[in-house]
Amino acid sequence: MKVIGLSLLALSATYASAAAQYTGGDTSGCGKSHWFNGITQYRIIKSSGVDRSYGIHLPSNYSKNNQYPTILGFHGSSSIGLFFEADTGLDSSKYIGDKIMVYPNGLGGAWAGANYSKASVQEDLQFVWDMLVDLRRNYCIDSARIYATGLSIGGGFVDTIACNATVGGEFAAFAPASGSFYTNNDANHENCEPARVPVPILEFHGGADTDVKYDGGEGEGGIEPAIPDWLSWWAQRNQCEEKYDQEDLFDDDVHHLSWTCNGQTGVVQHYKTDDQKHDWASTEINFSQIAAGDLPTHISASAIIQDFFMAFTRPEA
Ligand SMILES: *[C@@H]1O[C@H](CO)[C@@H](O)[C@H](O)[C@H]1NC(C)=O
Ligand SMILES: *[C@@H]1O[C@H](CO)[C@@H](O)[C@H](O)[C@H]1NC(C)=O
Ligand SMILES: *[C@@H]1O[C@H](CO)[C@@H](O)[C@H](O)[C@H]1NC(C)=O
Ligand SMILES: CC(=O)N[C@H]1CO[C@H](CO)[C@@H](O)[C@@H]1O
Repeated sequence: MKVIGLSLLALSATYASAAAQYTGGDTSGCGKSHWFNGITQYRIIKSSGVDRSYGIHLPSNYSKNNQYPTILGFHGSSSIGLFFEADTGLDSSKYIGDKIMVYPNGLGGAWAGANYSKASVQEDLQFVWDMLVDLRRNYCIDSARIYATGLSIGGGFVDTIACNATVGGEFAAFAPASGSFYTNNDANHENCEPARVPVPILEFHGGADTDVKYDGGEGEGGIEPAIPDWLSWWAQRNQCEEKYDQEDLFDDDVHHLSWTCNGQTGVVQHYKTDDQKHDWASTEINFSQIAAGDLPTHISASAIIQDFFMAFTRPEA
């Protein structure tokens, strides 16, 4: 999938004033009315001196004084937020009726962390920070229930956010899918400094993924960790019990792993689907599966992510 229509999107976007200083649990966006709720709209903000854009989807019955859980969804490489929106169906009211979906657009169709990325890690983290400021000033956001999910390099960047105490500290939970974890591999995983213990995180990965291999190694944009290693690092950071629960489902095609950390169950979770390729796990065919030459699978990442996110609220700082 190639980057299309970004200039078109920009034409119809709202130009927001440059995000300034961070505003914490700001609720000044509550009480403001918005038009065309239920339809994704685009905003542009200045971040690190350049224009950055994101799509926002408010529930069709958006109530201006209701504080909504908010999910940021990061697209894969050579893509834009619109494709992530289509692939995941996360706008649908069947996946948490009362929530705001946000679809940021990466520079050059990608996110920081790969050797081909246009933005540095510092710049993309700053963009997330500036976006949170813009969101809170304009929409009624529940600051204790902000979440991040993403596909492929977008999943990798979700992990990069989780590993930054300042920016990641604003989120309640993370859910990367088919993630390319360039900033959290054998060589650099010790630099991951999450905001708190534990940080809830759920990952999906296909055993037949030939782009971001389950066993790690050289990827398109750098060195990727083996997924079991990456999981064990998160289990250690979160002070989880060494022994995890494993369920083998759907004739042993799907393996669900779950760790108990600091007395909380399911803080670190993983779904490995043996015959899944590099895409978004879905029981209905989506574009990412078509692009990967794959078929619908047994599980719906969107449905599982909704349940996972709703189980966690960000503790007070
Ligand atoms: C909006 O609709 C959803 C169902 O999609 C419902 O759960 C929710 O209560 C409604 N919210 C408001 C503010 O009416
Ligand atoms: C977290 O990200 C911010 C924004 O890019 C940066 O200023 C800060 O140095 C980062 N913190 C760490 C520990 O890397
Ligand atoms: C990026 O990293 C991969 C994996 O190590 C390597 O094969 C590729 O040549 C690198 N590309 C660039 C532009 O450095
Ligand atoms: C383009 C497309 O058909 N996307 C579908 C992918 O699967 C999700 C469910 O997981 C649907 O909601 C999307 O419509």
